[in-house]
Amino acid sequence: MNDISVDSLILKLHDVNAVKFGEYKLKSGLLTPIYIDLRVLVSHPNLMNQVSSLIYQRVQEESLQFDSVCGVPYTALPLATIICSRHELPMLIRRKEAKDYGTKRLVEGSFHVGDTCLIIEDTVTSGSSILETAEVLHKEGLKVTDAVVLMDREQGGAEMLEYQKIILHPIISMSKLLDVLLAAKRIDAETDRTVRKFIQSNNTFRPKEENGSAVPAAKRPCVELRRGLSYADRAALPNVHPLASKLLKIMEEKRSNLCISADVTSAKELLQLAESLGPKICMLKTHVDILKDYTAAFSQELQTLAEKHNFLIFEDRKFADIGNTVKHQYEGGVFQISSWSHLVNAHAVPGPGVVKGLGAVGKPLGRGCLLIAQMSSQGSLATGEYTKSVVSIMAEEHSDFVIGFICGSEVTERPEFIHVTPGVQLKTGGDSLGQQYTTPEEVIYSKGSDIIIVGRGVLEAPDRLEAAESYRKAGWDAYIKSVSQTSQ
Ligand code: S5P
Repeated sequence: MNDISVDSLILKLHDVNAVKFGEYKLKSGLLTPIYIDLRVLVSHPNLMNQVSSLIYQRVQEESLQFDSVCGVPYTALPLATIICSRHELPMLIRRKEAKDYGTKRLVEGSFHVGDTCLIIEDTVTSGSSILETAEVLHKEGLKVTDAVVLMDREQGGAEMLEYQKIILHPIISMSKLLDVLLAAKRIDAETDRTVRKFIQSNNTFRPKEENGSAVPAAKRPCVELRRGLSYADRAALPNVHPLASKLLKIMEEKRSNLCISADVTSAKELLQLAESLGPKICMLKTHVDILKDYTAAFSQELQTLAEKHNFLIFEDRKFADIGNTVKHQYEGGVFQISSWSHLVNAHAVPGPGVVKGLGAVGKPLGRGCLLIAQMSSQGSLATGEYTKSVVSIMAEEHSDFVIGFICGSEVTERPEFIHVTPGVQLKTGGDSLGQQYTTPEEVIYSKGSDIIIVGRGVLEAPDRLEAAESYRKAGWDAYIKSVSQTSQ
């Protein structure tokens, strides 16, 4: 890239007040000694053209490969428009009105699933706005590998995006900007020092949270679509929750995506089930409130069996209250669920508070939660927009605790989330109270789920062990068929 044109651009940006020095308050309340506001660009057509040319030049120098271009709304939108119009490149528009997705498309323009989209942005600080756009594109099945940005404030955005598998190509870096302005005597040495110090001490990139827990969704990679990945591949993803990783490893190791729903009413019978079926399963699901003889000793024994046979315990408690109440229900009472159950589930009806309340108890213990995105029962209201919101508002925002969903089919392509499906029997049909059954093949292969939950299909069989083996095999065969087809 031509250094002279970048230098002249920096001076012009300073001329039009797109770069200001002083004391400015950021949204976060933080005071910054430098303020960059490229929104003024639209008032200067010559600058718009110069910036667009430099961005396109960069695209060519790097030989970036893509099928379409998307400018991060709003400042980069006209830049992307100029570039696309001038060079006849297909453009996509990402809508910012995310909450409106019931009525409007999130991405306007034509594209195919699997296409690569190049992102253009005006300024990068933490990388979060590029990431937000990338995630919307990703949800539509598009890939994002590169982003070109006019101004990189060098506060961790490039590292964050790299961590998310997006390469950032900046035209102007903060250090370059300061070099040029200092050399042109637009700023003095003191201002230069103050700004550099501020930038250095305000780096936004932290790959691990201080308490060592998983990185939240907003900071997670936009990775490959889950369908092509094996359980083992997904267990090894850098962004996967440790408990989800453990479960995926168990599944691969034991060649089992079977979760038995141990819906029996005696503690002794439940422990017998865990002992005999333990080797066949990746997870054992309980409803301890239907046991007539629950004791703390029972939960101790269950944990011992879970360790012996290497499966996770999932208490199907279906929490559905305000955060403060679920906190008590999860931690205390007769059952003290958080002390022995690796996983619990929750309805999303109360809103994020339910996940926050459960997370306050579960996160320090390394526990995880499945959100109920869909239900197997006839006439369930958990459909359509509700299901979408469970994924986008409740799960993705709390992925340091939510590791997946109870659902009937694939609800997200993000491979770090585990799909767990109840209402499974080898024969389709239902019961007299609205339960509906689908086969393991249909659930895993056709609907793209990961784990089958089987209750009465095994519990009411004349030989429970034999039945469990049939379900294990059916679920596993469907998984093998699914990965072998998608990876071809
Ligand atoms: O939508 C759902 C969610 C769950 S967790 N439908 C369900 O059936 N379940 C649970 O899965 C239900 O509470 C029961 O424990 C199990 C299904 O049992 P089955 O005997 O019908 O296989």
